[in-house]
Amino acid sequence: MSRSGSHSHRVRRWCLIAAVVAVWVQQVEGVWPLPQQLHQSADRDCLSPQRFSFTYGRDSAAQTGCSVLDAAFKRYFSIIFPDFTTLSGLLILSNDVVLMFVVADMLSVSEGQAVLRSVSVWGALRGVTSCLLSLLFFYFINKTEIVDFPRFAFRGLLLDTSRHYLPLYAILKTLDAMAYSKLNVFHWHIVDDPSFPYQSRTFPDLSNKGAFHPFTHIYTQSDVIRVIEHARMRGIRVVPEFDSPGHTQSWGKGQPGLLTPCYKGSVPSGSFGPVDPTVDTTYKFMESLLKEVKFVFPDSYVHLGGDEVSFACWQSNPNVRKFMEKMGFGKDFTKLESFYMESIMNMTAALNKTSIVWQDVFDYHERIPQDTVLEIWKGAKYQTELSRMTQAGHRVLLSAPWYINHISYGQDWRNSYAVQPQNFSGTDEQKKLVIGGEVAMWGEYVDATNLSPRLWPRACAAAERLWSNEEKTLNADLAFPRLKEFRCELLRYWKYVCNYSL
Ligand code: CP6
Repeated sequence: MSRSGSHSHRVRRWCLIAAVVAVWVQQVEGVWPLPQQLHQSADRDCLSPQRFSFTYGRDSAAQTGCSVLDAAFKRYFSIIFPDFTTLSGLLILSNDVVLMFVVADMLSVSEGQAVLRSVSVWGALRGVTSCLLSLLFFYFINKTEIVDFPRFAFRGLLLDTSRHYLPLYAILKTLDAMAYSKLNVFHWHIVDDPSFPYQSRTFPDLSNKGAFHPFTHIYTQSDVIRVIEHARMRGIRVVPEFDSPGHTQSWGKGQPGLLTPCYKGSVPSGSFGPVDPTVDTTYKFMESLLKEVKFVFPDSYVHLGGDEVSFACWQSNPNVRKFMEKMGFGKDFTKLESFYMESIMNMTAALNKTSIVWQDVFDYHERIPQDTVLEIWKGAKYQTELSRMTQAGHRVLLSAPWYINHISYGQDWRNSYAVQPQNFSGTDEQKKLVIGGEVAMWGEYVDATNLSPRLWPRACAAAERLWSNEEKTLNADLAFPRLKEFRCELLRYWKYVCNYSL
């Protein structure tokens, strides 16, 4: 009694000091992305670790044992009370402050109690994030009512692990920050021309020969499982990209015969071009690889690339020219590219996966399976592209205005923030086909040393654009103080969770 009494006394005294600090500092609330509806009063409750617990509502569909929510409680508890988890290791101490989870759309905090209602576990998970990451400030939480839901279902972030290898911790840390800003798709551009770090079970030579280093610069099967599980626990799906037929130089090292030999006059030049679309072995290989991908990556989407295919090598190769003639493609190499993409999109469909492809595939090709998602990456006239793609009835992802690997001096997050994904000429039906967008962090000039500062908080601008109500987030000047505060929150939490002891 005397021990816990003196402790709560200490905490209460500390709270009093913190209250003064909080009133002074807390001029703006750092809720990012902005909830659809937010009502805050000046009244506040003080949290202390002893009086803090999570429980599931009696009628909740989710109960103790829901691994995603249980783990989120534990994670956030140790973030909010970092000293306590190491001291006591206890999560539930008493019931003064209760987070009740009723899986049935409203988060409200009142009289020492918070109630969170959500139709899904994933919604509840986002609610916990808003409540404990953004609303909670120095142990204080204002009385708040929030109604929230995302504007777009697909809120992605692309990391490129081929130009520079990213160690596992850098990926996990990125997933954490994604969860904080409510991004929900990790687009893993795992392989490309420079290196093939994915360690394939079926084709181990791909990374043995194609990675920057066969042991240290690879993602093993267990690494991949770890990434997927870390993401799942934070409500993030992992969509792998195996980009072909272009961007495949590294594939050729471990899979002889896959790439097209380029010719100089009538003799092979010794260099190689895109995947050879004229031979059966290519399709057999791709089918085996995609089967493995289906097995390893549980998400229903697979990104098949299809961008920036250079035709010069195909053109130089006499076998390819002969094939073109036989197929009646004339001199139109876009037809050859389409032929290849169509066959791997069909393979993917046969594996019960939905394909995502870069816009090039649409630009060159009329016959694309209707459920294929098209991703826009070219900056010029992306509004026209949005109109055309949705006119054709395709679902679309917008990435072109969010190439945040490009940097400049000053507040360039404002460019990302100003993007209006549905501002193109089209019907309401067409606008609904924009399922979201992606922040892209291409890896030419990015490795683990500069990834985080280049991503955050800049990616948050796109995250808010994809989550929040457009009318309520038109003014970047009004958003800036919240963004500044959110940056501090990211720093605060990274201090405790960035060490994944690898
Ligand atoms: N790699 C791959 C890239 C790019 C693309 N695909 C790219 C192109 C232009 C810019 C940035 C990235 N590096 N495989 C295009 C989708 Cl500005």
